[in-house]
Amino acid sequence: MSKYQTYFLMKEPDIAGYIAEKLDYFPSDAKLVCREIGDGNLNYVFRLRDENSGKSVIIKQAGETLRISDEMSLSTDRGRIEAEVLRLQDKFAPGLVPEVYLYDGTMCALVMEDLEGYTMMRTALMEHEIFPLFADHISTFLVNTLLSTTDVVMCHKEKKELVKKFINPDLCEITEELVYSEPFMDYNNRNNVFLPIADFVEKELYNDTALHLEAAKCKFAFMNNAQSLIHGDLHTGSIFINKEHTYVFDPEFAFFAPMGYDIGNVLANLFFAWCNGDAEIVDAEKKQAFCSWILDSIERVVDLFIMKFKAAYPTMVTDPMAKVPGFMDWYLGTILEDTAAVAGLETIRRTVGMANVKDITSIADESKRARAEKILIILAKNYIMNRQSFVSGKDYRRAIQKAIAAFS
Ligand code: SR1
Ligand code: MG
Repeated sequence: MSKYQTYFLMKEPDIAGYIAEKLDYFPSDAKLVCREIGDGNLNYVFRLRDENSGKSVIIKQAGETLRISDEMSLSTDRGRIEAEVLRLQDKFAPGLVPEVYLYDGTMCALVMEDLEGYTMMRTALMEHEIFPLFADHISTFLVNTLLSTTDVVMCHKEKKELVKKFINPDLCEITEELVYSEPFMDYNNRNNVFLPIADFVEKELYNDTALHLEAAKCKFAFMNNAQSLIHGDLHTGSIFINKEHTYVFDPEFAFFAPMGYDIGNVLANLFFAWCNGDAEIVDAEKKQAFCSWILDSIERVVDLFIMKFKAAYPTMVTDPMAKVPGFMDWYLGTILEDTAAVAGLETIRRTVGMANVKDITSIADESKRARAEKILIILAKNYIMNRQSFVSGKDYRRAIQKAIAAFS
């Protein structure tokens, strides 16, 4: 009996035999080398490469406990969700997600295309690289994957089948706690607050009850509005990029929720890169080029999303009531409101919550990091509290400039 017929957590030496058994991919004389390359919080990721031909695949296996903590267990069904969502997203946004070769429900392992020649976007942004086509690519991904899976476009029964298929309770619980709750009250003592701004966090986040109320409203909208099949964790660590192309991967948090969750995540994570560039780039010209490209990209993601959404809506919409004059603008308005709220929630949780981002934690100078974190918190509060007024890219640019000016 094959050793791969009962689940176990694979190590590097297990991978070549596993792929030989499961996939007809490498030639028989392949000189296979395997490396564990994962750096995420949850899973184990291996690259298996034939040194003769240069061909390679990625194997991602879900463990029963988190990679970052043995004490936190998590359903391995997230691997199935990820594989099925990648296949669906490839249908709606072809060429913007990696190809899935195999999903094995026994080993909870996903085998997929290796995006060699691409860099994880967060890593590239921390090296202050510029990607002029990113806003165009990601706005296409957002409109095509999100609008296609709404009730305004998809057959309602088909959509309900998908809602069933992508119920994702364990990963939703992580988001409900880490994004929508703990950053405001730290009731599980898991927040990571940068000590020099502890008083600021106390005042601006823990003691601001008006903010708590708005965050609570957003939390239950996230949990109760099954609007579209969202990626669910669309930060810059879920994107592989080069100058020509963008790939979105890692949709294990996917489920049906407000589409603004994905858009807001992209916007928030772009601004973390601005903070890093502002604090770390020494050369003034380079700093100006990188930071202004980030601001332009934030503005363009919003405006291109709106433009592409409005262009696609009349051609894609099927529900007769969704064609009623005025409905599209109202619906888009709710999406933009959710987007601003989530941009704020993601910003706050990555600054003071359990799962921080390297863009900020790697800022070496203590006072520069403190300044960045204060800008982030004030900006995020504006996004959440005034979410109805973020209706164009310019609104984001203005809010960012105001938050920066407050700490100059
Ligand atoms: C315990 S998991 C922490 C975070 O990592 C994932 O990438 C998600 O963003 C999650 O919130
Ligand atoms: Mg991830």
